[in-house]
Amino acid sequence: MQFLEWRKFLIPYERAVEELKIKFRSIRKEYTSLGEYSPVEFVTGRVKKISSIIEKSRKLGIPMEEIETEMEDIAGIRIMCQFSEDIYTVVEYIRERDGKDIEIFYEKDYVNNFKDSGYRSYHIVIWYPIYTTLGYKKILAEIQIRTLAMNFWATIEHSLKYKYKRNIPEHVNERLKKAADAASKLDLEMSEIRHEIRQAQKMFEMKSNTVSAIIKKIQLLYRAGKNVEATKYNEQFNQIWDTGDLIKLESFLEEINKCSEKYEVYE
Ligand code: 0O2
Ligand code: 0O2
Repeated sequence: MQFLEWRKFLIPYERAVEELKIKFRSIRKEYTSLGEYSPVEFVTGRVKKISSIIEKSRKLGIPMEEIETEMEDIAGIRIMCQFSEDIYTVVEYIRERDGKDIEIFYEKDYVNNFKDSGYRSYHIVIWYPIYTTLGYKKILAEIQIRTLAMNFWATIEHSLKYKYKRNIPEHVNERLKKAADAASKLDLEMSEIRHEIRQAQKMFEMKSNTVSAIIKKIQLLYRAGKNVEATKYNEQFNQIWDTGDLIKLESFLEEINKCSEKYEVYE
């Protein structure tokens, strides 16, 4: 192919990478705008360099006229997540779009079945329809979903492969495998912490909702002229608040609710 033909050939891939990057980045935007935790940390994407396409097609024996259907990563999107669990949330999200704006070709779970090299990532190869000034086309694109730790390892290993022209010495390979184990342990440790943080956040939210409800009810009692009851509940609340016990706070709220019903004190 001449350079101009390559340029023409790559246009749909460039457009697809641009569109897919926007689509996956918008997941993060939506979650964060709602003040929620996003399973997507950041998204990158690239179109394979012409020299890399030629090198790969030679290595795999793919004739030039077949690269469109045989080379799956000319368009590549990479989605980075904080925790391993997030990977499967993103996978589910992509599956939900299957048959809509994308078509899943196949999936490869290198997270649970890591490669001999130590490589871990979840791969989804898709067919993506694209409209350009040159017309309509369906192209193949590869989506790699991984944690920050998996990405750190893969990036270093990839650059070492270049340094050693793909023949990494055995002692470096051994070190890389150990590093892959360490990255995997790091992900596990982080997942443990994640559960604790989430539980603590939930407890905090429940406590703060209960406390808000109690304060509101006491104010309503004051406003309704039930000063004796309101003062009594206020003093009791200060004592329970000091214990920080959620169960005690909840049963205290129930008691105030009953009193409010008795005196028909509503908002
Ligand atoms: P950005 O724009 O933020 O993503 P190669 O085959 O390795 O010689 P390749 O893959 O075209 O050539 O280029 P290279 O230099 O390895 O990578 C260019 C950018 O694309 C890098 O990110 C890579 O992290 C990313 N990348 C490389 N390979 C893939 C892939 O297979 N899939 C996906 N989704 N992304 C890939 P940058 O430099 O941060 O740029
Ligand atoms: P590059 O240079 O990053 O573009 P197989 O023949 O089964 O080994 P296949 O069919 O090429 O592999 O697909 P696979 O295994 O799903 O790999 C596709 C892409 O995943 C690779 O693209 C890499 O980007 C990434 N990948 C796979 N294995 C490794 C690994 O051991 N280390 C790192 N760093 N990345 C890996 P390319 O075009 O093969 O490589």
